[in-house]
This record gives sequence, C-alpha cells and structure tokens, in this order.
Amino acid sequence: MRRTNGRLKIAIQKSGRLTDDALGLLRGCGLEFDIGRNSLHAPCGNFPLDILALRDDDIPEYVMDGVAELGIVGRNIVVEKGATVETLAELGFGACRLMICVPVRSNIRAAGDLAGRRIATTYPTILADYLRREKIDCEIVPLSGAVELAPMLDVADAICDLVSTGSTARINGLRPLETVLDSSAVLVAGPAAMAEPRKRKLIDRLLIRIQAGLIARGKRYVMLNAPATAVPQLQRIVPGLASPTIVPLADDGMVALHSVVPQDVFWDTMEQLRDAGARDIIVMPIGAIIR
Ligand code: PRT
Ligand code: ZN
Repeated sequence: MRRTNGRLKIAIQKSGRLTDDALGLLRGCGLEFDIGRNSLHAPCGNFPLDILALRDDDIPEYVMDGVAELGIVGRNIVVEKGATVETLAELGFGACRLMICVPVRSNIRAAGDLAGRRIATTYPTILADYLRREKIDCEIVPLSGAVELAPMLDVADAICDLVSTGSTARINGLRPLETVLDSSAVLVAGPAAMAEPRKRKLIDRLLIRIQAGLIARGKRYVMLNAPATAVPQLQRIVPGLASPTIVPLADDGMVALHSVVPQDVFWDTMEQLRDAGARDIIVMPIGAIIR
C-alpha cells in the first residue's frame, strides 16, 4: 500500500501540446498553484491536490500504479499503453485522429490495398488491433519518431500517425487513407484511488468543478429587453431560450429575458432577435455551471 498524506496527485504533461490547456482547466476550477517551466511538482494552496509534471507517455502507467490518482493525457496514449484506468471526463482539447496516410502518388486507395505492405508507426498496439479487426495482413514497422519520413526513406509504404490540421502530412507528400482512432485529452483515474472512499470523495469534488467548467464552455449568459408579446417569437428563434427567466420592466408591456445560450447559436441569430424586437442585448461569459 502506498503512503498517503490525504492529498490527491494529478499528473499532467510537463511540456507539450496538452500542458497549457491542462493548466488552464485546473486554474478554471479555482485551483491556486505556482508552477514554473521546469518544476515537476506544484502543490495547490486551496485544494488538497498536488500537480505532477511528467512526459505524457508515462502518465497512464503512473495513474494505473497509483503514483498519481489522476491524470490528464491523450486518449491515444491511454489506449496504446493498454492502461487499466477509468476515464472520468473528455476535456474538449487536444483533439486529433490517429490516421493511416500514404504517399500522394501511392496506388493504395483503400484500407484493403494495405495487405502485404509495411506501415510505420509509434502506435504499434493500436494499429495491430485495427488491422486485426479489419482482417488486413501487413507488416508494422515500429518507430520512435519522425514517422512522416518513413515512406520517403523506403522504410514503409504507409504511416499511422496523429493528424490534427493535416498540414504535416501534406508537407511530407502524404494523403490520409483511414482513421484508426479519434482522440482528445481525457481525465483518467486509477482503480485503487476510485476504490478508496476518502480519495474518491476528493476526486468527486474535483470532478464537479471540472464538469462545471466543461458545461459552461461555449455558452453565454444572454440578457435582453423585449415587448412581452415578442417572447414566443424570440423562443422560436433561439431554442435555448425555451425556459428563460422573464422579469417585467417598469416600461409598460416590456420584459427582461435572461437565459443561457450556446455561443455560436447566439451570434447566428442575433439579427433575427433584433428584428423580433429584442433590444439592449447583453452577452456575458460563464465561468461554471454546476448541475
Ligand atoms: O514530451 P512528451 O512525450 O510529453 O510529448 P510528445 O512530444 O510525445 O507529445 P505532444 O506534446 O506532441 O502531444 C501530446 C498529445 O497531444 C498527443 O498525445 C495527442 O493526444 C495530442 N495531439 C493533438 C497531438 C496532435 N494533436 C498532433 N497534431 N499530438 C501530436 N501531433 C503531431 C503529430 O504526431 C504530427 O507530427 O503533430 C503532427 C501533425 O499535426 P498536423 O496539425 O500537421 O496534422
Ligand atoms: Zn510523448
């Protein structure tokens, strides 16, 4: 049994694509901590949580083994490592796809054409599972980096690597063929921590904060004034206004209407709201929605 001081540890990526978003997520939960570029450990001052900064590849195993109770890491790494951890939340950043790409001029047009070919990847486990599922028999060339160069160096006929914008593949003369896995950053917990009531309670407290931030993301608090007679039409324009707070104004026949609305829906419908009689429209960001 590991020694415990009653605090949780959360492992995040030390320095990489997920670092800023992971720190932003924790700060958005009201956690106060001081973490420098080179620090590996930062205690939170106002919550019993310590932040560990690690290489992303090590996070699933550390969480599985209970070195840290929680981790923020790409789903791609969790699946590749085969870690027995529980996914508590999808965090809405670090989105990418693990894709098989082939040289632009390749005669490989569909997944079936990969039979008998070589695919270079840093994700041999996920790729092997995919090929088994799809009943495609080909050789996996495991590499530790610079996978995009493999076809040019004639080390492989195709690659299987992460793609987000697709520009790296394009620059290296590759075109996407098949998606093997959709990924984004996830919050994971270790089985031992989830089974221990005191830790579980702390995890649940933190999770409520994280989910409150996730629910609020992309939503805005909208306040507007309108003639009471216009309310049904306003509700038709913005379905999110289905159960708004409506307060009568001193001006006869006018009401103030308050509601939470998805940001994109609001901007798409703003002109229609004005045409329907809405005035003095105020849009405010929301920090958290606690359900
Ligand atoms: O040092 P450490 O081991 O911690 O970091 P790392 O270098 O292994 O990981 P890092 O920081 O590159 O990525 C961390 C995580 O971000 C990944 O595990 C994914 O979950 C997620 N992520 C999201 C990505 C990408 N998008 C991504 N585009 N990880 C890597 N890439 C690479 C990809 O490998 C390719 O080289 O970016 C290139 C393609 O990008 P596009 O935009 O040109 O398609
Ligand atoms: Zn890594």
